[in-house]
Amino acid sequence: RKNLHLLSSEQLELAKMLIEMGQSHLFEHWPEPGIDDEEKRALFDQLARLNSSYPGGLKSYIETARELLADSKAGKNPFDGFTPSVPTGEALSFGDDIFMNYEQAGIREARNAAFVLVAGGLGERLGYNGIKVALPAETSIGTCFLQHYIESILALQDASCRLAQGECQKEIPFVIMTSDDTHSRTLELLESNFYFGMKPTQVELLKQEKVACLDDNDARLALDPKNKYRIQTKPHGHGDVHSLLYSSGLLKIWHDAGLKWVLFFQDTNGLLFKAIPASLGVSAAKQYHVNSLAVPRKAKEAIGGITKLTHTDGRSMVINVEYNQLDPLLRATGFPDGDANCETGFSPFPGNINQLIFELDPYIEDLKKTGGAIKEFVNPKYKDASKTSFKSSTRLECMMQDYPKTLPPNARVGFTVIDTWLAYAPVKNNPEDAAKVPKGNPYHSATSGEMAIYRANSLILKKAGVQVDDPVQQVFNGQEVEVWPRIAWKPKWGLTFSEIKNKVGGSCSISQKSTMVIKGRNVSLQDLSLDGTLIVDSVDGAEVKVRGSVKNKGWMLENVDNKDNSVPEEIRIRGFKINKIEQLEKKYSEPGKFCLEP
Ligand code: UGB
Repeated sequence: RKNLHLLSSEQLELAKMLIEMGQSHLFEHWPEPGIDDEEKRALFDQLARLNSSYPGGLKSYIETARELLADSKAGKNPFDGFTPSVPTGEALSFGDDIFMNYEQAGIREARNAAFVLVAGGLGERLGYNGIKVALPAETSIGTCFLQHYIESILALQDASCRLAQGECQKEIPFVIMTSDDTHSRTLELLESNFYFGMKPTQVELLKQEKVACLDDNDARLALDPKNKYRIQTKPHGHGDVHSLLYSSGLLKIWHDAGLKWVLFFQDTNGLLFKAIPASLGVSAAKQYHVNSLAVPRKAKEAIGGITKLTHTDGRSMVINVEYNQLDPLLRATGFPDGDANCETGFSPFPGNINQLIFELDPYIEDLKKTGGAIKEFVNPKYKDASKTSFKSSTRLECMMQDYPKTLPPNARVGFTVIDTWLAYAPVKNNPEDAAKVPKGNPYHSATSGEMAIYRANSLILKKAGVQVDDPVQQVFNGQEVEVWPRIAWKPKWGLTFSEIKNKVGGSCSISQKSTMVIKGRNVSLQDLSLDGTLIVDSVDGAEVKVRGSVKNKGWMLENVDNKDNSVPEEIRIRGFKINKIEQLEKKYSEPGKFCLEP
């Protein structure tokens, strides 16, 4: 009470509310006025931020936490009354007519889309010291994930506007959700690289705030053990993206600009944009309010399962069930083997890759009701079976894919299953953990993420008629992977299968030891026989035809030790580096027609 004069009237209101909500422990230890006054004010500044950044404020946070903690203590099943079953969705087959039609439709729609990258996570499982979007997606071209995403969006924008035959001036908006852990480094990466060619006004960073940690089942806010004038905080999860988009006013701006779609994606999937055109086409054709991209899932793989949940009262929904909840849910509802593969060798539940496509108008209508608040969960680690105290403080969390849980039953919620090789190769696991992944399950490491890009590009060119040699098996960082020819291209070279097919002619072949890097838009391959390394770069106005035989010593992959600190971390975590022995490299800086025939 003696400290009251230190607080503003707003802070006094907040203090009163907190005391009423059983949080007096936050101030009980305060010494006499005159001691630590600045720190006391700093605590209230932080409390005010925590209060204003959570929908409904700290009161609502504490109330929800108490409810969820009581449910958790009582062992309440979050799926009470629901029975899971395998849902039906659209399954695409790369390169067939249906796929190509969807791709065309998707390209047409792209100019009416906005993209949202959730990149607030530090990636504790990966253990990388930088931000994950700064990691190279692959090391032959060497572009980082963020650059790859921006170039993919720009390529989509360009392709979409070309289809509109010059009547289109639209710039696709790109939002990045950051957090205190990633914000300044993301901004610095963008600024020091001139936004990788995107207009700075096209990019918007929205920073999510962390939420208060909780010490016990009464949801007493946790003081930082190292600073008794600070509340301990932790990330709230990627679900924050919805309330941030709503409160930023961006959704209304997009609506007024005539946009129709919002696409959400995660930080380290180098394949994703190969699947975007077709899946956006599916959303448009099926008029889905929500479309989740999915891939065949291996049982126990750390990706959620898309599941149909039917309640005893008749309600049903198609929703992601997170990987740690799927097994207990199945066991409790008549599937004694739990999360197991079926006769196909995969789980019957498609795997959620958390690439979500929303139709903008219904999304806005729903958020007007909810403010973007997403159903939360809590996952306390209890000290013992009495469940009365925690090993360490906990907090509420939310996931962006839980958005459909608040939708009315008539909402059109669907999903699109795409081949894993084409759509999904995230970089999430550190080398040690990846090496322990059960055989046959994906590693989700920097090594497998890079190899997956080469494999996808090889398979796409094969399908387009190129004779691409089979891969060899190699072990890097304890992980056995298929090593295909290192084929990499900039997104503007080919976003859709029909575009790529049109750039490949005659009888082309690429040997396994080869590397091919295409950086220009108008580069075509005609009767090319590649056995070595070929790099072609060109300005947009240059039309380059590559033909004939290219043979040189090429680039070799050399093992590096993950523990060798003399090697940069982003290379070490792959377990290999590229030894560039010999290559044919050509750059065309002027417009015109050219033939590269060695
Ligand atoms: N992220 C944020 O932006 N803020 C946060 O507070 C936390 C994360 P993880 P996880 O498709 O691969 C998700 O940690 O736990 C960003 C789905 O829930 O990689 O592996 C972060 O930067 C799961 O259903 O997610 O699980 C990153 O971009 C499954 O689909 C993204 O959120 C799985 O991803 C995901 O963070 C998958």
